[in-house]
Parts: sequence; structure tokens; C-alpha cells
Amino acid sequence: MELVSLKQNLKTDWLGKTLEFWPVIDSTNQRLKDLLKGPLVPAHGMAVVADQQSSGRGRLGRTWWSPPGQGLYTSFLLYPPKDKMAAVLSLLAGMAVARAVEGCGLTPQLKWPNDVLLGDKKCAGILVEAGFVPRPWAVVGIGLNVNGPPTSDLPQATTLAYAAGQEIDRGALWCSLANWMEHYYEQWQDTGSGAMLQEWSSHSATLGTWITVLSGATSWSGYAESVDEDGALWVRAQDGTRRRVLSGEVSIRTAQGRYI
Ligand code: BT5
Repeated sequence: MELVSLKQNLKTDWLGKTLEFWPVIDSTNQRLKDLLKGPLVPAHGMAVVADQQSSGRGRLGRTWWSPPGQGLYTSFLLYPPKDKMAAVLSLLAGMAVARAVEGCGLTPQLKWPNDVLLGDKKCAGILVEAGFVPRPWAVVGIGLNVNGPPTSDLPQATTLAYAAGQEIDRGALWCSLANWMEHYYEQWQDTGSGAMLQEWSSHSATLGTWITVLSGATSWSGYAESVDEDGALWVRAQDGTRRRVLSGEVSIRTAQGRYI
């Protein structure tokens, strides 16, 4: 299935029913944010998919490697009625990516707050941006390295095809991802984040490990204990205090120091 024929193959009830495909775009997140500033309010669940991004973005002003013909670069626009949604949405999207990747016969793990790993290498990242105008919105951006070899420029990155030993149909993968996103989003709205967080915790590469929390110029170490219903990470610091860490403000590094 080609990326351009996604719509005919999509099985969701509402997510991605409004869909834009771009052969190349600066950033799929930016596209939805631009639409939010325009005269027409874009639909809840609108999706943007691109084959290539010229300015793909990570968190904290970082760059997302987005070559053509290989990856999935996609963003979903949501109007969640709940506050404090960004951190939960990051974990929720990670869980949806993990399920879609499992459908390719792989065993992904989730690194709080926004990375999907295969082994100790990153195959996907999530960037949630949120605001309140014209109404509370969240743009959930997902970058997934699907086909081709990993780039030697990013020694900590991998691709699904590299891990699976075979090429993967990006169109079918996107449809599966949209299905899982819709499933976890509806479950969150209906019954809260508890069930999704249980699944997230059982896929976590972070919980139960020693981590270093990097915030601006400062850093401290501790033991990652749990995530709470808002998606915040609870860490037991070396002085025994329990500290709550919210995504967006920090990066974490495993004790082995090999990964940010
Ligand atoms: C992320 O940021 O992991 C969020 C990435 C979100 C990308 C999607 S693509 C669709 C949508 N539109 C956008 O413009 N963005 C979203 P962060 O945790 O800050 O990780 C960024 C770091 O990961 C970089 O500094 C690199 O070290 C590394 N990196 C960059 N590109 C990568 C790739 N393709 N695969 C793995 N690692 C990568």
C-alpha cells in the first residue's frame, strides 16, 4: 500500500478521516499548527502524513532526521477536553506506536517520555505540542524510522526494517498506528489513563532503572519508580526523596549513560 492511498485502507471511526498527504513538507506538526491559526478550525482527529520533512523537529529545538521513501512522519490533531494532557498523550502515542511495531513481529520498549526503542536504539520519537487557542488542542507528532538502513550520523537510531530483516509496508503500518491511537485515545476519554499506563509500564525501558534527569544546566540521578495518571515520572533521588518529573522540561539518561 502506498502512502498516498491511506484513506481507502483506513479502518478508524474518526481519527484521520480528514487527511493530508505531502510528498515533502517542512514539518507535519507545523502544518497542523498553521491550520489552527487559519480562518477554518481544522477537524478533531485530522492527520497529516509526509514522505519527507525538510525541517522535522524533535523536542527542545532538536532536529528529526526525515529522509524520503523510508520513514513515517505524521501528526494528529486532537481537542482533548482534559487539562494536563500533553504528558499523557506522549505516553499514549508511544503505546500506539509500540502496538503497531509489535504488529511487524518486533518487540519495542518505551523510554519515558517519548521514545520507542528496539534494543537500546531509538526507532521512533514523539513530539506533543499543545495550546489553548482557538480551543484547547494538542498536536501529536510521530516520527518512525521504517525502511532502509539507519543513518551513520545517528549511532543511537535504528529502523524497523533493519531490526526485522525485511522491508515494511508504510501504508499498512500507518493505518495500524491510527487504529491504535484511536483505541487508546477513546479508552483514555472513557475510563482515564490507568489501563494505558499499565500497558505502558509493562513495555517500559525506564521504570525500575537508575536514570539521570537533565534539566537545563543541572542534572541529578535517581531510581525511576512509576508514572502517574498525568504521565509524570516519579523518581526516588539519592537523598531518598521522591520527585515528580514532567515531560517537556527534561531529558533522561540511563545509568549506563549510553542514551539520551
Ligand atoms: C523526539 O524528539 O524524539 C520527537 C521526534 C518527533 C518527530 C515527529 S516527525 C512528525 C512530527 N513533525 C515534526 O516536525 N516532528 C514530529 P527528541 O526526544 O528531542 O529527540 C531528538 C533527538 O533524536 C535528536 O537530537 C537526535 O539525536 C535523535 N534523532 C533525530 N532524528 C532521529 C531519527 N529519525 N531516529 C532516531 N533518532 C533521531
